[in-house]
Amino acid sequence: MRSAAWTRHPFDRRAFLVASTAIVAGAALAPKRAMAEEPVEIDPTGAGGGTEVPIESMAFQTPEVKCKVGDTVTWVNKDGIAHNVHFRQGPMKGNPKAQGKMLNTGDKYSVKFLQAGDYSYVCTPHPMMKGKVIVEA
Ligand SMILES: [Cu+2]
Repeated sequence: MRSAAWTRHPFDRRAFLVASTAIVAGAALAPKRAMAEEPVEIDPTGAGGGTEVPIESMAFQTPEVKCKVGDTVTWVNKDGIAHNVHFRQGPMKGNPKAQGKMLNTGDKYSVKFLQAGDYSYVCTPHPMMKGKVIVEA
């Protein structure tokens, strides 16, 4: 009487080897992925705190902010129309997350800066609205 478990055994063993090889390969890749860190961490709820930049009268009211790596800047739209924060120069240039969501009146948007650099930004629909965050190491 041959048990089904016994005949399946070689397959199970091979599947185990394939799975464990994949896990080892994944573990080897993980540190590389962690090192290629994004230049910023975005909190679309705006709950990040830090330095506040009010948006009012079609302008970023503190157009230049200086901070350190690890600091957060939070934009608050106090204007009657929607605006956003769109990084067009510096470490976020060309990043898929460079263009922030549109902020309605009262909305906030927080960005934690993880890499040093000059982050120049505009408001996408009003590119004459300009600002810059200078992040020092
Ligand atoms: Cu705008």
